[in-house]
Amino acid sequence: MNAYIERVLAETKAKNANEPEFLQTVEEVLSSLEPVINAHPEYEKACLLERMVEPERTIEFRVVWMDDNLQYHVNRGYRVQYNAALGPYKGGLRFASNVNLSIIKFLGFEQTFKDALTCLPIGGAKGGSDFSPIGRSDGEVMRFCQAFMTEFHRHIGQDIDCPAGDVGVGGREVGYLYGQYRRIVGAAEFGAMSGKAVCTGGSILRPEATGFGAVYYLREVLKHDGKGIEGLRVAMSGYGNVGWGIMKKIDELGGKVTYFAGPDGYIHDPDGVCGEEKLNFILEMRAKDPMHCKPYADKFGVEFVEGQKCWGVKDVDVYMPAATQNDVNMEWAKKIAESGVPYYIEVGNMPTTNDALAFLMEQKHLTVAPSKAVNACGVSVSELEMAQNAQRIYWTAEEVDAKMEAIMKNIYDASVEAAERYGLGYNLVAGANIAGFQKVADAMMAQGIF
Ligand code: 2IT
Repeated sequence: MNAYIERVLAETKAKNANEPEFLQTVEEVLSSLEPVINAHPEYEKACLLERMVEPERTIEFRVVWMDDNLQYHVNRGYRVQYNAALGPYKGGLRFASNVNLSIIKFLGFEQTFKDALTCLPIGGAKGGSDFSPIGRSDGEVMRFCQAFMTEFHRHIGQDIDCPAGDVGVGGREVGYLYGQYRRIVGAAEFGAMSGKAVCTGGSILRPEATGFGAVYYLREVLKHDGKGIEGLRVAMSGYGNVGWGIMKKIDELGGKVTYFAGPDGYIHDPDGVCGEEKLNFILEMRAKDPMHCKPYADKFGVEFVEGQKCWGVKDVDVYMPAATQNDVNMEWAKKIAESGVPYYIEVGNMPTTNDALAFLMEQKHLTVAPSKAVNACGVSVSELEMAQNAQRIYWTAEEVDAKMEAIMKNIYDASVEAAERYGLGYNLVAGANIAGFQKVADAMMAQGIF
């Protein structure tokens, strides 16, 4: 390993010992940058890596709100404004009970490289709260969002930081957050948040963008091997916004999602999650109770395997982990490798532990694609939303979809090219890290020390 990278990794570990998720992503990204760092000795002189791993700004704030029984609750809000060398900070807000600084920092670090990979003018950030909307009434969610934005509004703006959704923050939450922002600043400053409903300045196709984009990326991977989506069978985890978008697009393009896993176990539907009835049922099931997917099996008379993940099933062509971080550890990675399934396409943020990812990448029969490239279409359409807001126009679904396809193809091509340039062969994981890093590095070097 390059001595400069080793030193920065050791210093980062010493400084952030209580942040395991953050250290995991820093290690994953930095260890794949070796050939670039070797080729650019000037980066060490400019302390470039030390600057990249340290967020430009970390904001923590108190959020006090009242539940339906008039009880007060105190939660913690976060925004880690990681890097704005390429444009305004951009990245989602996550509302979930396990949110802490380590998780928000790992997401913000990943977001910086992901946003750079899109080649759009956006920097990286992430935020959220340890508040979970699950089991809360609509009124409680609204009051929480308003309380969150009452503090948060002073840190964002269309040219400063444009947050959006992530786990636990969907269209409803963005609506309440943006509404409160608009009331406080007294202006229809649309570009201060993305993921808005189309009726309040949102972009058409934003809810579908991450899932659709993942399938567009997968299509490029398959094309590389002379294959297509027609007849393809997919096993995935997660059936949130992103998972649902994947199911819909795979169905449209003639493939089938035959396995999907939720927190309670996995579903095996040999006919695939296809057609309006099944896709709509998934939406209803999730809205009623996001923790259980068994009702799908009861409704459509298919198999449900309780308490298990579907990694390792053999009768599919692609695995797509689209749930939460560290879904696939070494134990599951071994089952994935043994199955002989040829594609492992990460979708959720950091779904694989570092040892499992390294192990999967060593498997000669397996093509591995990284989430920071595969799921980048969500934030890309968020940026298209900012662009439409700046021009006070709406693009049509066809216009947005065409841009989505072009952006995802470009991300795939740039990743392939970056890995080849540094003699790493067909390595989509290192290629994405290098291509994203290079964009941020060029902008930081051009802007001088700050
Ligand atoms: O992980 C992600 O890229 C997101 N949650 C979306 C961020 C955004 O600004 O749309």
